[in-house]
Amino acid sequence: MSNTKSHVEANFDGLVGPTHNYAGLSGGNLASLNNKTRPSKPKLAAKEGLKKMKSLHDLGMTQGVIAPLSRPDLGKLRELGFSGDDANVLKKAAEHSPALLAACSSASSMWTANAATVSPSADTEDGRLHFTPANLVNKFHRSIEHEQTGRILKAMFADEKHFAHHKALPMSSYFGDEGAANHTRFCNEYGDHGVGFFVYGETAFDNNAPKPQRFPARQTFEASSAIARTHGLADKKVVYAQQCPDVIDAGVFHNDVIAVGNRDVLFCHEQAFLNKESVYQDLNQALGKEMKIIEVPTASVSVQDAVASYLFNSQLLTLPSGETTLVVPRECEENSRVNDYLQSLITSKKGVDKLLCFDLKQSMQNGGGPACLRLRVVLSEQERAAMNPSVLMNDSLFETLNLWVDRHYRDEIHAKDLIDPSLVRESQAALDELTQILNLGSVYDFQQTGA
Ligand code: SUG
Repeated sequence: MSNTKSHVEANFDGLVGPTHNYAGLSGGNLASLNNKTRPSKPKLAAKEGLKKMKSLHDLGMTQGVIAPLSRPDLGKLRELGFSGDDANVLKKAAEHSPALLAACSSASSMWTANAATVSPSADTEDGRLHFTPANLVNKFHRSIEHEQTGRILKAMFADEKHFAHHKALPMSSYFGDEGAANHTRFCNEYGDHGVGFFVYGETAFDNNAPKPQRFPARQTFEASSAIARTHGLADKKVVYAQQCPDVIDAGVFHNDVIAVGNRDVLFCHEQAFLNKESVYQDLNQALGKEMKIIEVPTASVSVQDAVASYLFNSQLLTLPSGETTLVVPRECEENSRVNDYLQSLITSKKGVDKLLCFDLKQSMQNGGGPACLRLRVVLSEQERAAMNPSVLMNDSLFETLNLWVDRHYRDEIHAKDLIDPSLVRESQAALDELTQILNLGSVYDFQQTGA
């Protein structure tokens, strides 16, 4: 039995891919809709992300990198009937539907909170760490991520003795699954048997249950409960909660836009959950002690301010120094109501000791804040020793990746650039080199079939 205090929570951030662009693909995600056709800055986007990873590494956190998916997805475009060489496929797809070409070119895999749901070995029946890549069926551009994501996760966590990899859930809206964006784990020490907290937007098989009216619920109860079963979580250590349908309709397209948790702390908006009192009670009972719930009142921060500033898409971290730190995007400082609230949160000593602020504007403009960019994986010492060490951030990897970005990424991408076959060649050359840097093997289709 390993010492439960020696487990760490590692954060694996998605590296922004070379085709990062703004295409307005995500109905219900207001930032994505509002920034459609804005020129993007892939090089800057990748560097903003790397800076956050390096800063958290420097503070003593275990920080890793998840490689981007290969885009454009030429295989998917060919499957959809566009034929010929790469240039022809791109041209025909653009003529038929620029939106489809943009969907197959999206760098959306950067938001690794949506890559998978992860259950630490301390919580699972077979004592292994479980991963299920999210099917992301609600948006076409994201529904084509799970296969490659699964391959990359396997290349990072290969040892079957420690790591169990599941297939994505059935590709149906009844099982809409958006991964860790709607899943939080509570515990005392990271190595203790923790509580899996699954938040969903609707119950798909119940037509009479409350549902949002304007925007889609991207996570279903059916998906969340299937994952709790396949990961082998104990019933008494699982809590389900439904998001308030009204807040989904106000732009809260994932739970991580209105709540974040870590250890025994839940930081959330007062309008986050339906029947919140019973949700809080269920959490206390499952954890076996009183949770520290920091509930932000609407009178201090409205749902609109929460969506615009991404206050709750912060990372709530316990630093090795023991300090609880909230990692917020710059937009929180720029919103005076949110900034006032945050200052009072620190002075009130309610459970957050420090704030750290990052500029992540390139990601934020597509609806991705600090917490969207990371997938949390609790690791024991043995699991840490068994995983692929080349994906872990350190001074030298930081420098290597920055130079790699400088060599391969464009400064700017406009919608018309997605038709350019040299963007395909540049992206493939970049990712081919990246697989060597991160020691991933041949995880991309173009490395296996040339397609
Ligand atoms: O799925 N945006 C992503 C943002 C995901 C944020 N993740 C979390 N909250 N965990 C999405 O809506 C926009 C792509 C575009 O419009 O170009 C996009 O996919």
